Amino acid sequence: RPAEPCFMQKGEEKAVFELPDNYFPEKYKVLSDTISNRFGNDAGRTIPVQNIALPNLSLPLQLPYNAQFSFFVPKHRDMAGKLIDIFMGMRDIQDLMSVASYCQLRVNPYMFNYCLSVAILHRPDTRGVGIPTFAELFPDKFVDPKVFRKAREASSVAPSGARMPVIIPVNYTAGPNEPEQRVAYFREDIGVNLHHWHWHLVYPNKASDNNVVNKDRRGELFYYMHQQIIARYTTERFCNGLGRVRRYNNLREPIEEAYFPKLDSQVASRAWSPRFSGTTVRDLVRPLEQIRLDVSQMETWIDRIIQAIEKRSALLPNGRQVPLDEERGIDILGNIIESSTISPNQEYYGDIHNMGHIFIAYAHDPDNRHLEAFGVMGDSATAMRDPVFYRWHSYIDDLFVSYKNQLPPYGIDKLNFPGIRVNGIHIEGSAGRNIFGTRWELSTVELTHGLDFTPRGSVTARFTHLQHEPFKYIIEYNNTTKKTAMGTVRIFLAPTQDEKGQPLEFNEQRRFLIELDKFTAQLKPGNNVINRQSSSSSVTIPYERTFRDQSSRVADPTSPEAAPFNFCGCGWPHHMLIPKGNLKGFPMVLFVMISNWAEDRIEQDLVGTCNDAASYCGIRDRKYPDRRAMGFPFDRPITANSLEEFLQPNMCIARCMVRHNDVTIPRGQNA
Ligand code: CUO
Repeated sequence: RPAEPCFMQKGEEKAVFELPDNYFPEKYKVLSDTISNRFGNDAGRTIPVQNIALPNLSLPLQLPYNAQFSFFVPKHRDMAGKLIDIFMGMRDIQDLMSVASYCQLRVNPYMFNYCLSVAILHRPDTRGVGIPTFAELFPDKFVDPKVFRKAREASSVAPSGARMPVIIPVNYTAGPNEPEQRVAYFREDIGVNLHHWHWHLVYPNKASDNNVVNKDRRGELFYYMHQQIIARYTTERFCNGLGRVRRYNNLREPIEEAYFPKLDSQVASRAWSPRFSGTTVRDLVRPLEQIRLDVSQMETWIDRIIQAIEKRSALLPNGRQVPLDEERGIDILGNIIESSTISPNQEYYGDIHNMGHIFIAYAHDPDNRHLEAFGVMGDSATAMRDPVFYRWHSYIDDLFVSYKNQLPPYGIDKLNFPGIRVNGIHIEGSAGRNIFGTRWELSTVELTHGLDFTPRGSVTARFTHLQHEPFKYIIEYNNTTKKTAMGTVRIFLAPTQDEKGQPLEFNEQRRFLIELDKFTAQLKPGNNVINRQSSSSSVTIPYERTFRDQSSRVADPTSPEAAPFNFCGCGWPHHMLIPKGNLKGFPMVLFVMISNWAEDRIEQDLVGTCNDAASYCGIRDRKYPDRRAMGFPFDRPITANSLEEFLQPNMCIARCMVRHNDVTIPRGQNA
C-alpha cells in the first residue's frame, strides 16, 4: 500500500501516512511500491488516512506544481485563501489529515506548506501539532545551492552519523567592491528571514475565516514590525559606514542597488532571477499570474492614500468616510497600505505594498517575454535578502510617519508616572559596564527534510551569524507612593550618530529607536533595583526556537510543554538582538521608561500562550498585550530638541557602546 512521509513527528520516530489508493495521482501509481518501501523502512509507525469525500480543489490546483508561489500575487492569494478555507473548514484532525495528504501530492509545495501552516497555526484543535520548520523543508530559500551539491556528496559517500557538516560560506553574494555587502550578514541572516516568513504566516492577508486575517491591531503591527526592521537595518548601516536607507519613493527612477541571489529553487528547478543595477520597474503584463497593472495605477493609489492621510479620513465603498483618529487611525491605515482583505476599501486604495513587492520582483521580466519567474522580493521568505526591500519599506514607513506626524505630541500626563522615579539604568556583561559585546558565531542547521537524499539520514550545514554576549539590565528606581505599584518597563536602544559620526537630530533619531524589551514589573516602595536578563527580551525568541534545534526537541510534540517549540516560531532571532557595532565601539544610547501599568494593561488570560516575543508578533488568539500605541513613546512628533530634554522623572538614559570582536566562535563554546 502506498505511503507518504508525514508532516508530524513523534520525537525522533518517523511516522508514515498510509493513503487510500485513490489518493495517489496517476503518475505516481507505478512508483507507489518504491515510495512505500523507501519511506516505510524508516518509519516507526504508520497512520492510516481515511478516505473522505474531498472538497473542490480546482482553484488551488490552478497553480502549477513546479511554479513559484507568492501571496503578494493577487491570483496566488486567491488560490491560497481558498486552500486555507478548505483546511480551516475540515471537521476534525482526521479529515484535515486526509485532505492534506491528498493535496500534498498535487498542490504546489510552497503553497501547500504555507496554507497548511496557516491552518495549523489557527485551528483550535491543532494546538499541539508542529508546523514544519521552513528552513529545513525549503533550504533552497536560505542557502547557496553549492551547499546542496556538497550535501548530496556527503549523503551518498559517508554513512549517516559519520557525515561532516557542509559549510555555508560567509558573504557569498557579492564582493568587497559592493558597499551594500557590508550589511549582507543582516539581510541574508537565516533567522531574520525565518522571522519575516513566520510573521506573514501568523498574519496571512487572505482567508474567509475572519479570525485568521482580522486580528487585533493587525494593521498597526504591520506598520510597527516593519518600522523596527528599518530602524535596526539603518543602525547596522551606520555601524558599517553606510548612509541612511534611501526610500524608494519614485517608481519611475532606476533602482541603483543590484541583487544577485545565488539561490536555486528545488521545486521550480531554476535559479532565482537577479536584478541588475539601474533597473526600472515597468508596467506588468503577466498573463500566467493574471497580473495586468500599470505603474500609473500604483501612483494613483499612492496619491489617494496620501490624500486620506492629509484629511485623516478614508473613503469607504459606500461613499462615507471613516476617520483616521488617534484610537484606530494607524490600524486602518496599516490595513489599507499592506493591504489585506480587511482593507476598508481595496477597490479605491488598491494594493500598494504587496504590488510594490511584485513590481520590483518582476522588474527583470515585466511582460514575461523571457518566461522568468519573480525575484526574491516576491517571497516573504527571501525578500529581506535584497537591499531594495529596505528602500521600499522605508517609503512605506514614511507614509505611516507622515500620518503619525499629524497627531499631537504626548502630553506630560501621558508620559509621566507620578510617584515613580527612575534613577539609573546600566548594563553588565562580559564586555564591561555599558558595553555590548558582539562577535560571529558558527552554528549548525539540519538540511535533511527538504532534500531528497538517498540514503536518508542527517545532513547538516554550518553557517556563520552575528551574536552578542549575554548581559543584564540593572534599573534603579524609587517608588515614593508608599504602596507597591505596577509598571511597564520599556527599553530601547538608539544610535546617536550617523555613518559619518555626525550627531542625529532627535526627530530623526526617534525613528531609529530599537525596542529591546518590554515587561511588567512590581515596584516596591522606596529605592529598589530591577535586574533583567537580555535573554528574557519580549522582542526575540531563542536560537533553539528559530531553528527548532533537534537537540532541544521535546519528546512528545502533542504535549502541552511542546507548544512553545511548535507554535511560537514568530519572533526576532535572539542572536540579532543587538546591532553589530564596530571594532572601536559604536556609540549608542540606552533608554528606559517605566509607564503606569494601569494605563497600559489589557485584561486577558495568557495561560498556555506563547507570549515571550509579543512585541513584534502579538500573541496567538489574544489581544496585543499593551494598550499604548506601538512604538510608544516615540511614535508621535516630539517638541523636545534632544532625548535628554524629553526625559520625565520616570525615564532614564545611559550612554553605551557596541564593540565588535571580529572572531568566529563555534556555538556552545564560550568567548
Ligand atoms: Cu513583510 Cu513587505 O511586508 O514584506
